[in-house]
Amino acid sequence: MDDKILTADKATAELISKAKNDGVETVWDRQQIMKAPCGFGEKGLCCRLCAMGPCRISPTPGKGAQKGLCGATADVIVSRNLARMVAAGTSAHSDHGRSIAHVLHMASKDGNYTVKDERKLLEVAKRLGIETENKDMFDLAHEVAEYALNEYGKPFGKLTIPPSVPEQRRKLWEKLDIVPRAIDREVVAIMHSTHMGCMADAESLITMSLRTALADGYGGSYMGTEISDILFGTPVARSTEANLGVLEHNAVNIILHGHEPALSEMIVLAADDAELLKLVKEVGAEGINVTGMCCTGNEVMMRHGVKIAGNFLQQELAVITGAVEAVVVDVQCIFPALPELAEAYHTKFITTSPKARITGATHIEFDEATAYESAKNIVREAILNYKNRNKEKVFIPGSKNHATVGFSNRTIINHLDKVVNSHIDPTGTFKPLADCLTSGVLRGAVGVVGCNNPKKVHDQSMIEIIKTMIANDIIVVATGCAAQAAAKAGLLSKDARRLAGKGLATVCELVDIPPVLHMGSCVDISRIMELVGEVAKLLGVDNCDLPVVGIAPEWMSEKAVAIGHYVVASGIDTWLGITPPIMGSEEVVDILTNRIEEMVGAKFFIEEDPMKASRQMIERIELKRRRLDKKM
Ligand code: NFS
Ligand code: SF4
Repeated sequence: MDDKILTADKATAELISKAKNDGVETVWDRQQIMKAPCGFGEKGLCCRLCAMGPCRISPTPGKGAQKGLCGATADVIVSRNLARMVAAGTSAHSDHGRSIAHVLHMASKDGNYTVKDERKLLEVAKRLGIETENKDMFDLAHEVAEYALNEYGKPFGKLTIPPSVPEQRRKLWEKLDIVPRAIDREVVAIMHSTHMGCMADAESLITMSLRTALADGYGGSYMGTEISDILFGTPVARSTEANLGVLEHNAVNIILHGHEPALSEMIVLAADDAELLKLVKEVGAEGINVTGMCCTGNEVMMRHGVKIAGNFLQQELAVITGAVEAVVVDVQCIFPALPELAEAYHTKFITTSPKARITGATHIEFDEATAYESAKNIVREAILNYKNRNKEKVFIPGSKNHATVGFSNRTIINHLDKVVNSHIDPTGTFKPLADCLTSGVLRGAVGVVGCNNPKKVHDQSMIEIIKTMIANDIIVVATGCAAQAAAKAGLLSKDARRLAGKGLATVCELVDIPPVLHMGSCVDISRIMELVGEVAKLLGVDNCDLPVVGIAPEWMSEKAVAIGHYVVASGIDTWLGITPPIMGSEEVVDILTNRIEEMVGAKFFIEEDPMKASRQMIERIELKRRRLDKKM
């Protein structure tokens, strides 16, 4: 590991060396001990779905075992494993959406949770066909919550598809029979069909995966975003900072890590509590510095401007600064390594969710019914821990960058209207954006999303790709840990316009936006789907006709696999910068990177080299432009 470059981020590199000096291990050390990943698993060829196995198929066709004991071929095993990844990813996003719906169900005027965005509540109620006239706001909120919760398990009918999906797309899904039924049902359907001795046909398994993934993209994730906006407000543009340099020497540093805003919103509130601020003085600190990590960080960054301490691969490094009083987590993307690491410093590692208990953690269960009190208890623990900080062990890197964040679709439309149309009536739509796309001032748009993965130099692919896109007049929208990589690299600041091509730079200037728009957490990819659908509708075309693509350059999680499937099913070509575990089946590779296009008008591209991927994306965008020109 000594000479290998592990990260494109200076703060990260500095803390990797500190880890070495401190004698603590990080993900990169464990990666070295692990050596190469298992060759069978890497290709998707290992099956342990029943106790006759585990079976593994030889990666060399024609040599060694070509079938499992039951006769399952490589195609069957690979597609079953992939479908299970989609089911797991869908369940993670959707269970998050369900939790938020439960919180909305308990919203009340004087309670812990209230309705911050009444306009959004009315919009969502309308789209769900719920009568809004003369209704008490909270009664309506509860009705919306019930409707949402019902989408998980309704016994008959199909998922309510949002109106942002173009009519042609909806019809296509109907024709292909991939309109999801209830959200939970689709996950169960995959778990059933991938049980030993059930579905054994790659194409059918992939079709099922598309349906399940759509239940994520237009069900669980979509509602997760919408209901969070209702409860906590639809994001507006605001300034913030990103990277480990946002930690402070004289403040109680709290890292919020995980996903569901129900917890992080309350911690942000509790950090302003008068009683707790008094306690802060008593322990000799100057204040409470709440910062975020991963997607819950994105949620509070978008809505409150809470600073971002870092993305996925920086979670251990935050502890290694020695300056963090508490890492507070809820669910997803949390390293089980954290409790042991925290022991080596003074940091308290606090789990809060019954869905994610971790051995060695301090568990303070977060109860939504008494949310504020629970949050106060958690913050109090952090404050009381300040006295244990060992100043000699502290190193806070100097790196941080300025970022403008908060680009919900409503905010994008407001920006477009305020500036582009200041002399005429505001359109209240994405029309100015659609015009920029058709005229060619903007060549296209790309969504850069997803995680970090130590298989790649941390943040490097994301940054290279984003820079190449904006230099070529392709506007970037970003979510998740990719958006945080962009923030740290200064690409979310308005100054980043200087890196943009002439067309994009002009648009940014006029509309007063950075060339890379932070649209939120990973469930907020629903915002991107809505944006694409609305632009397609304005032009009277389908999503797949637009010069728009998506990429997850450094993905690692099953959630990313689910996202990739619903994005492709939505008609948007998707690049994967990490090779998924499918290479053991020529059939599966052929379907996903080729034949699927005949079905849904889009496909997967697998390309680990960021420059090659960038070139392919630009080519594809230009091809779509030529086709669109002919259509219009
Ligand atoms: Ni997305 Fe969030 Fe980051 Fe990847 Fe994890 S935080 S939901 S999964 S690692 S982008
Ligand atoms: Fe082996 Fe078939 Fe059992 Fe999988 S389901 S472990 S391939 S026997």
